[in-house]
Amino acid sequence: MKKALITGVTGQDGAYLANFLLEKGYKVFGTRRRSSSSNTWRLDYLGVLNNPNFDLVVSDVTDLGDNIRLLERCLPDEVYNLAAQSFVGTSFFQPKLTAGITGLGALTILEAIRIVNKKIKFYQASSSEMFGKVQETPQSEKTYFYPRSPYAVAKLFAHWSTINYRESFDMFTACGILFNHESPLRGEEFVTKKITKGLTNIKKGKQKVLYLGNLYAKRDWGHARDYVKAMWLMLQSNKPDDYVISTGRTETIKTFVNLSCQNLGFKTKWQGRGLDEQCINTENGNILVKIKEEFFRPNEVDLLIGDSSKAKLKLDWQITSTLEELCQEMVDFDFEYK
Ligand code: NAP
Ligand code: F7E
Repeated sequence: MKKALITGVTGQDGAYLANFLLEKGYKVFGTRRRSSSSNTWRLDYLGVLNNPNFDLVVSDVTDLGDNIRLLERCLPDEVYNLAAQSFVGTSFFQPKLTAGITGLGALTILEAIRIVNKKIKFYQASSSEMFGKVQETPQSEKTYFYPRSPYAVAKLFAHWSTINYRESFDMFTACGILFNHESPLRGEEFVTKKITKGLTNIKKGKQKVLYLGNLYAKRDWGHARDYVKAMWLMLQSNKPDDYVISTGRTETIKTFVNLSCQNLGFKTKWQGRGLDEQCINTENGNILVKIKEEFFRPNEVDLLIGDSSKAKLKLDWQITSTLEELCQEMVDFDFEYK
């Protein structure tokens, strides 16, 4: 039985990946950091928590000794490093914390693997945010990086550390440069979830207005379920390498609002410009969406669209969900479950 260790298992990708690996017959260890209250609702929802082949262990990616003991205890064949301070907006206000977890955290685990057993395969959750102010479109493995936030800078440090350990110590390390991926289990501060949850709340009469920032940033959104499969495929390959994972379609935040409104049966029109732009419910004249300055970032990533031809060719990876299907699934979940 193969054994995998997932850091950050309580997050969106951690939960989907744990579920995927358990279905593949793995023994899975997942880390959560110590906290005064439980944060395992995603694992619960997917039925991971009760699986006899799943073990939830307490660990923090920033502590080397803790990570060495963790590896010695679990003896994994594969480590998936998903733990991060992953919210770009927060990284502008907590840059040092972000660098410590998102950047140095990856280096800490790489170092622990080097000390305990160099044969352990390592996956690093790199990000399309590293392309930032994009130097070409679409973005591929060959595109130059231009990070635009402390989060992206930290991810770039982790990315190059992962490549450096591969080249210096002959370790099997792979980076997945994943573009935005969403799901019903997405964290509530990320824009897609904020939109589906906010509009669902308005539909249910639990919220009056949804406040957003920049409606015109464009993102390449896929489904997290498809993207965790790519992580696994990278570690099953004969040779360690880095891969862009994306859908190849980009849309604005405004388009995602429109899709969500359609799914909820709202009839809408947009009016105004800049901070005065609003989305109106034409059936009753109520304002559904307003703009608030606090949701703009000091530095924006305006356009992301990925070219994942390499992953399609070498890993035989492909998407199974369209943006319309993803949005519908998120709206349905928010309506029924949370
Ligand atoms: P997420 O939902 O924010 O999950 C992050 C996980 O990291 C959570 O389990 C969190 O624990 C954990 N964590 C934070 N600090 C930690 C620490 N010091 N020690 C141990 N664990 C810690 O993120 P996600 O969307 O699943 O993304 C997974 C990974 O992929 C992240 O590294 C993210 O940066 C990267 N990524 C995501 C996307 C995307 O679109 N989703 C795209 C590219 C790359 P708590 O639950 O306690 O907070
Ligand atoms: O923002 C704009 C915002 O926070 C998307 C993380 O998983 O993907 C994610 O990072 C866009 C930005 O994701 C609001 O300005 C407008 O342009 O959903 P987001 P992100 O920053 O793209 C990458 C690949 C990761 O690696 C990250 O870990 O939406 N936007 N209005 C807003 N964003 C938020 N959060 N809230 C708003 O009100």
